Amino acid sequence: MKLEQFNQVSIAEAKKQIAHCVALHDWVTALVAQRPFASLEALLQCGDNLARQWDARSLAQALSAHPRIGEKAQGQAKEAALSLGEQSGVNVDDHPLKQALKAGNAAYEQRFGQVFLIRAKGRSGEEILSELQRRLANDPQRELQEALDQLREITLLRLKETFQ
Ligand code: 2AL
Repeated sequence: MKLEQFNQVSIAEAKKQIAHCVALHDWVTALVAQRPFASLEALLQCGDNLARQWDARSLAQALSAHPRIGEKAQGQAKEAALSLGEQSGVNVDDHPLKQALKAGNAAYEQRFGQVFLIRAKGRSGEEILSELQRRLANDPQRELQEALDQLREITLLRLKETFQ
């Protein structure tokens, strides 16, 4: 979609155009309410500012739309396709890597009580595994911050790609 179109369509249509970026209605609604945007940079900046207000509840809610690293996405077709593309670094025929990610995901969920989230796009499977192992040693407060930062990165990447 073009930014000029996004600026002009109805509220409902504008929300539909960016709903796949993150499963947080408040963020989608607030961003649409800030239209019109003079440039893509202004839109991304606004999306980033709004995402910096997220907290533990936002993360829990948004995670419902993110499959585990190495697992196929359920749910909305568009989000499932996006996740698959983002996780191309782990869609490789590497059994030991997949086993290690599976074990790491389980250890992470045991420790932090939710799915491990990372901006997978641009990262190899090995990088993701090493980040997973590093973050397992975080204290819960630090880890919440890192996971929120990753959610913001994924969301902003999706937003940028929507208008390119
Ligand atoms: C994902 C996903 O679906 N896309 C991405 O970058 N990371 N999932 C995850 N558990 O980190």
